[in-house]
Amino acid sequence: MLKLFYSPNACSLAPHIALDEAGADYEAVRVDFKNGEQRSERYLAINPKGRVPALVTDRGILTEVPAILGWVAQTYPAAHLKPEGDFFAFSMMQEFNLYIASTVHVALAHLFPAERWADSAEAIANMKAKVPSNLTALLGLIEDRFADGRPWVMGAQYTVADPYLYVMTRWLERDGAGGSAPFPRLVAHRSRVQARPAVQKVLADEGLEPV
Ligand SMILES: N[C@@H](CCC(=O)N[C@@H](CS)C(=O)NCC(=O)O)C(=O)O
Repeated sequence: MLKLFYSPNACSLAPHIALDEAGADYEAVRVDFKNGEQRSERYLAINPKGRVPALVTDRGILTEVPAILGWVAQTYPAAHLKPEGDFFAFSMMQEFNLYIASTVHVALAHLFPAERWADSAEAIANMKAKVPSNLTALLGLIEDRFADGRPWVMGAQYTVADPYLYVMTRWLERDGAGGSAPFPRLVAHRSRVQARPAVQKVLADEGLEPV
Protein backbone atom coordinates (compact mmCIF):
# COMPACT_ATOMS: atom_id res chain seq x y z
CA MET A 1 0.00 0.00 0.00
CA LEU A 2 1.16 3.56 -0.70
CA LYS A 3 2.19 5.64 2.29
CA LEU A 4 1.92 9.43 2.21
CA PHE A 5 3.84 11.36 4.87
CA TYR A 6 2.07 14.65 5.51
CA SER A 7 1.59 17.47 7.98
CA PRO A 8 -1.83 19.12 8.33
CA ASN A 9 -2.34 22.16 6.06
CA ALA A 10 1.17 21.78 4.58
CA CYS A 11 1.80 21.49 0.84
CA SER A 12 1.32 17.73 1.32
CA LEU A 13 -2.42 18.49 1.38
CA ALA A 14 -2.35 18.63 -2.45
CA PRO A 15 -1.04 15.07 -3.00
CA HIS A 16 -3.25 13.89 -0.13
CA ILE A 17 -6.32 15.17 -2.00
CA ALA A 18 -5.00 13.84 -5.33
CA LEU A 19 -4.53 10.32 -3.92
CA ASP A 20 -8.07 10.36 -2.59
CA GLU A 21 -9.52 11.69 -5.84
CA ALA A 22 -7.62 8.94 -7.68
CA GLY A 23 -9.18 6.23 -5.51
CA ALA A 24 -5.68 5.05 -4.55
CA ASP A 25 -5.10 2.53 -1.80
CA TYR A 26 -2.97 4.63 0.58
CA GLU A 27 -2.19 5.27 4.19
CA ALA A 28 -1.65 8.87 5.36
CA VAL A 29 1.05 9.12 8.02
CA ARG A 30 1.21 12.35 10.02
CA VAL A 31 4.61 13.94 10.64
CA ASP A 32 4.53 15.98 13.84
CA PHE A 33 6.16 19.33 12.99
CA LYS A 34 5.55 20.69 16.52
CA ASN A 35 7.97 18.12 17.87
CA GLY A 36 10.39 18.45 14.94
CA GLU A 37 9.64 14.93 13.74
CA GLN A 38 10.58 15.96 10.18
CA ARG A 39 14.19 16.18 11.36
CA SER A 40 14.14 12.88 13.27
CA GLU A 41 16.49 10.10 12.19
CA ARG A 42 13.50 7.91 11.38
CA TYR A 43 11.95 10.49 9.03
CA LEU A 44 15.24 11.59 7.46
CA ALA A 45 15.69 7.97 6.41
CA ILE A 46 12.48 8.40 4.37
CA ASN A 47 13.15 11.94 3.11
CA PRO A 48 16.65 13.31 3.77
CA LYS A 49 15.32 16.80 2.92
CA GLY A 50 13.35 16.77 6.17
CA ARG A 51 10.20 17.97 4.42
CA VAL A 52 6.76 16.69 3.54
CA PRO A 53 5.36 15.30 1.34
CA ALA A 54 7.03 11.96 0.81
CA LEU A 55 5.21 9.14 -0.94
CA VAL A 56 6.41 5.59 -0.40
CA THR A 57 5.62 3.42 -3.43
CA ASP A 58 6.62 -0.11 -4.38
CA ARG A 59 9.14 1.46 -6.82
CA GLY A 60 10.76 3.72 -4.20
CA ILE A 61 10.11 7.03 -2.48
CA LEU A 62 8.91 10.12 -4.32
CA THR A 63 9.26 13.64 -2.95
CA GLU A 64 8.43 17.11 -4.35
CA VAL A 65 4.78 17.99 -4.81
CA PRO A 66 4.77 18.35 -8.64
CA ALA A 67 6.52 14.99 -9.05
CA ILE A 68 4.01 13.25 -6.80
CA LEU A 69 1.02 14.98 -8.43
CA GLY A 70 2.27 14.04 -11.90
CA TRP A 71 2.81 10.45 -10.79
CA VAL A 72 -0.69 10.18 -9.31
CA ALA A 73 -2.26 11.65 -12.44
CA GLN A 74 -0.36 9.22 -14.70
CA THR A 75 -0.76 6.16 -12.49
CA TYR A 76 -4.54 6.41 -12.13
CA PRO A 77 -5.72 7.33 -15.66
CA ALA A 78 -9.30 6.26 -14.93
CA ALA A 79 -9.56 9.14 -12.43
CA HIS A 80 -8.93 11.68 -15.25
CA LEU A 81 -6.74 13.93 -13.11
CA LYS A 82 -4.62 15.22 -15.99
CA PRO A 83 -5.67 17.07 -19.13
CA GLU A 84 -6.89 14.84 -21.93
CA GLY A 85 -4.42 14.75 -24.79
CA ASP A 86 -0.76 14.19 -25.46
CA PHE A 87 2.41 14.84 -23.50
CA PHE A 88 2.24 18.53 -24.38
CA ALA A 89 -1.10 18.83 -22.55
CA PHE A 90 0.44 17.02 -19.56
CA SER A 91 3.46 19.35 -19.65
CA MET A 92 1.18 22.40 -19.63
CA MET A 93 -0.22 21.12 -16.32
CA GLN A 94 3.27 20.46 -15.01
CA GLU A 95 4.26 24.00 -16.05
CA PHE A 96 1.52 25.31 -13.78
CA ASN A 97 2.47 22.98 -10.92
CA LEU A 98 6.13 23.93 -11.16
CA TYR A 99 5.24 27.62 -11.09
CA ILE A 100 3.38 26.97 -7.83
CA ALA A 101 6.28 24.97 -6.36
CA SER A 102 9.18 27.13 -7.44
CA THR A 103 7.61 30.57 -7.21
CA VAL A 104 4.27 30.88 -5.39
CA HIS A 105 5.06 28.40 -2.59
CA VAL A 106 8.51 29.96 -2.15
CA ALA A 107 6.99 33.46 -1.91
CA LEU A 108 4.65 32.24 0.85
CA ALA A 109 7.52 30.42 2.55
CA HIS A 110 9.07 33.84 3.23
CA LEU A 111 6.35 34.12 5.89
CA PHE A 112 6.52 30.62 7.32
CA PRO A 113 9.23 30.03 8.23
CA ALA A 114 10.79 33.48 7.60
CA GLU A 115 13.70 32.50 9.86
CA ARG A 116 14.90 30.14 7.13
CA TRP A 117 15.93 33.07 4.96
CA ALA A 118 17.46 35.65 7.31
CA ASP A 119 18.69 36.12 10.87
CA SER A 120 18.18 39.75 11.82
CA ALA A 121 14.77 40.88 13.02
CA GLU A 122 14.92 43.79 10.59
CA ALA A 123 15.64 41.60 7.55
CA ILE A 124 12.86 39.21 8.56
CA ALA A 125 10.39 42.07 8.99
CA ASN A 126 11.36 43.50 5.58
CA MET A 127 10.93 40.15 3.90
CA LYS A 128 7.55 39.54 5.50
CA ALA A 129 6.34 43.00 4.50
CA LYS A 130 7.03 42.20 0.83
CA VAL A 131 4.96 39.01 0.76
CA PRO A 132 1.49 40.47 0.01
CA SER A 133 2.73 42.59 -2.93
CA ASN A 134 4.72 39.65 -4.31
CA LEU A 135 1.61 37.48 -4.09
CA THR A 136 -0.52 40.11 -5.80
CA ALA A 137 1.80 39.89 -8.80
CA LEU A 138 2.29 36.10 -8.76
CA LEU A 139 -1.31 35.08 -8.08
CA GLY A 140 -2.63 37.92 -10.23
CA LEU A 141 -1.44 35.94 -13.25
CA ILE A 142 -3.47 32.95 -12.10
CA GLU A 143 -6.49 35.16 -11.33
CA ASP A 144 -6.29 36.38 -14.97
CA ARG A 145 -6.27 32.79 -16.20
CA PHE A 146 -9.81 32.36 -14.86
CA ALA A 147 -11.09 35.45 -16.73
CA ASP A 148 -12.47 33.19 -19.48
CA GLY A 149 -14.89 31.61 -16.99
CA ARG A 150 -13.11 28.27 -16.74
CA PRO A 151 -13.99 26.33 -13.59
CA TRP A 152 -10.59 24.65 -13.17
CA VAL A 153 -6.94 25.55 -13.66
CA MET A 154 -6.61 23.63 -16.93
CA GLY A 155 -10.07 24.51 -18.25
CA ALA A 156 -13.17 22.33 -18.16
CA GLN A 157 -11.42 19.39 -16.52
CA TYR A 158 -10.44 19.11 -12.86
CA THR A 159 -6.79 18.00 -12.58
CA VAL A 160 -4.17 17.60 -9.86
CA ALA A 161 -3.28 21.27 -10.43
CA ASP A 162 -6.53 22.27 -8.70
CA PRO A 163 -5.83 20.95 -5.20
CA TYR A 164 -2.32 22.43 -5.49
CA LEU A 165 -3.70 25.91 -6.24
CA TYR A 166 -6.23 25.31 -3.45
CA VAL A 167 -3.44 24.85 -0.87
CA MET A 168 -1.93 28.18 -1.89
CA THR A 169 -5.25 30.03 -1.65
CA ARG A 170 -5.89 28.48 1.77
CA TRP A 171 -2.55 29.90 2.89
CA LEU A 172 -3.62 33.41 1.78
CA GLU A 173 -5.69 33.51 4.97
CA ARG A 174 -2.65 32.97 7.17
CA ASP A 175 -1.24 35.91 9.12
CA GLY A 176 0.73 38.32 6.96
CA ALA A 177 -0.22 36.80 3.57
CA GLY A 178 -2.56 39.65 2.74
CA GLY A 179 -5.88 37.75 2.47
CA SER A 180 -7.83 36.70 -0.57
CA ALA A 181 -9.80 39.91 -1.32
CA PRO A 182 -7.69 40.80 -4.42
CA PHE A 183 -8.46 37.42 -6.00
CA PRO A 184 -12.24 36.90 -6.36
CA ARG A 185 -11.85 34.24 -9.07
CA LEU A 186 -9.40 32.29 -6.94
CA VAL A 187 -11.81 32.49 -4.03
CA ALA A 188 -14.55 31.05 -6.26
CA HIS A 189 -12.14 28.30 -7.37
CA ARG A 190 -11.33 27.55 -3.72
CA SER A 191 -15.04 27.11 -2.99
CA ARG A 192 -15.45 24.76 -5.96
CA VAL A 193 -12.51 22.64 -4.78
CA GLN A 194 -13.85 22.55 -1.23
CA ALA A 195 -17.25 21.36 -2.45
CA ARG A 196 -15.71 18.11 -3.72
CA PRO A 197 -16.40 15.07 -1.52
CA ALA A 198 -12.76 13.88 -1.65
CA VAL A 199 -11.56 17.29 -0.47
CA GLN A 200 -14.05 17.34 2.39
CA LYS A 201 -12.93 13.86 3.45
CA VAL A 202 -9.23 14.76 3.37
CA LEU A 203 -9.80 18.04 5.25
CA ALA A 204 -11.58 16.06 7.97
CA ASP A 205 -8.78 13.46 8.01
CA GLU A 206 -6.17 16.22 8.50
CA GLY A 207 -8.36 17.94 11.15
CA LEU A 208 -8.82 21.06 8.98
CA GLU A 209 -11.78 23.34 8.41
CA PRO A 210 -12.78 24.69 4.98
CA VAL A 211 -11.82 28.36 4.56
N1 LIG B 1 9.82 21.79 -2.84
C1 LIG B 1 9.16 20.96 -1.88
C2 LIG B 1 8.80 21.81 -0.66
C3 LIG B 1 8.43 20.95 0.52
C4 LIG B 1 8.26 21.79 1.77
O1 LIG B 1 8.81 22.88 1.91
N2 LIG B 1 7.45 21.27 2.71
C5 LIG B 1 7.24 21.98 3.95
C6 LIG B 1 5.75 21.99 4.30
S1 LIG B 1 4.79 22.90 3.11
C7 LIG B 1 7.96 21.27 5.08
O2 LIG B 1 8.02 20.06 5.10
N3 LIG B 1 8.47 22.02 6.04
C8 LIG B 1 9.12 21.46 7.20
C9 LIG B 1 10.37 22.18 7.56
O3 LIG B 1 10.79 23.06 6.80
O4 LIG B 1 10.92 21.86 8.62
C10 LIG B 1 7.92 20.32 -2.50
O5 LIG B 1 7.35 20.89 -3.43
O6 LIG B 1 7.54 19.22 -2.08
